[in-house]
Amino acid sequence: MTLRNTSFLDACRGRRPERTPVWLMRQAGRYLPEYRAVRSKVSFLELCRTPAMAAEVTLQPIRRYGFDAAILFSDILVVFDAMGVAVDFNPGPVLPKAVRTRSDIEGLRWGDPVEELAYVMDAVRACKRALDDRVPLIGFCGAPFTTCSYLIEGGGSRDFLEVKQLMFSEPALFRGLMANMSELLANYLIGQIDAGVDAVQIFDSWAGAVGPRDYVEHVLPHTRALVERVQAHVPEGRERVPVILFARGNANILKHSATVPADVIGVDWSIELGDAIDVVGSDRVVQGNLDPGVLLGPPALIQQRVRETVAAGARAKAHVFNLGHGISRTTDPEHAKLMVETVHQTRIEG
Ligand code: 1CP
Repeated sequence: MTLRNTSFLDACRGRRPERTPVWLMRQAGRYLPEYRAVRSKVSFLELCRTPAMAAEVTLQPIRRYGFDAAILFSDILVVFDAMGVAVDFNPGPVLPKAVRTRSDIEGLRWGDPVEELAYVMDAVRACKRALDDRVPLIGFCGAPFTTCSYLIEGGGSRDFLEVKQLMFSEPALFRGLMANMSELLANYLIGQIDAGVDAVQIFDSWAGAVGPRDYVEHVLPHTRALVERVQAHVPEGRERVPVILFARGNANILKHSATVPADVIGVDWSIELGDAIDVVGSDRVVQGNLDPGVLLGPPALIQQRVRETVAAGARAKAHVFNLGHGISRTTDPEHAKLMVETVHQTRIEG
């Protein structure tokens, strides 16, 4: 099988394609009327657990916009199915029982994600069939810290006080939990790779909840272990797949997260892309980083900001255009279309 559009994978591997590739975090989702039509009939979890439906919504934004990569429709928290931890979505995640005490943590089950998340592996195969080699498929998971933070807080959080309570008062217990999570997530990504994904992204959406010093001490070692284990895996008969690391929420942690040898460094919108390239080095591949809020503005502003971002990316080894976080639910689908067209039309000088 040969992909017809390799611009995204070329960029991930450090080869600058003729046209800047573009995909969006949350590109399948509630801003699309065709997604809302599917969701009006099934719950979010049913959608994630039904491979044919997950494949259908994965393809919706590919058909509509011609993105250069598809991302598997799922959620970072379905991995709890391999641990016997319940989670509901309404629409944000809520755990009926948070995991906080020593006995909660010692009682966790660390199942085999390939077996227990067979529906995700089936969804990967269904997506690959439906894509028919048009564009590559991105698999994903949450980073150990972001995943553990939902486990400990029992859902989203503003201040992460439960996480910090555990991290600072029981550091060895926290470290053990993070290490087990890192290993489970590595096996989960390796399963997705063997099922057929062409690249993987690790979402550390809440990395900015801790300061740089604690990020280095308590968070980064487990992210690094995850990235390195996944990079050590070479699928049979294929090249090693690129790993994208997206750590969000605090531009001051970028210099630390970039010490992880991920193939691509995701940049959030809290920093100018040019400044981010100064931090990570122009020998790295970057992904990002338009503020999703810009898509709520008028067309002329969107075009201007997209062109600025593509121009800033020219100094990196290669650049994958994306937003600096997920696309907002209230985005006009026509504005996303204008963004994709403008990325593809903007040529880099020289
Ligand atoms: O009602 C609905 O349809 C549910 C809304 C929704 C959707 C569309 C949720 C609940 N998850 C998703 C899909 C999803 N989540 C994808 C699909 C692929 C794509 O990008 O198109 C991906 C990659 C995620 C990843 C995810 N889930 C992250 C990391 C990315 C990020 O936005 O930072 C996080 C933090 C989650 C948790 C989650 N799941 C759902 C929501 C609303 C949230 C965020 C809640 C919170 O802020 O705590």
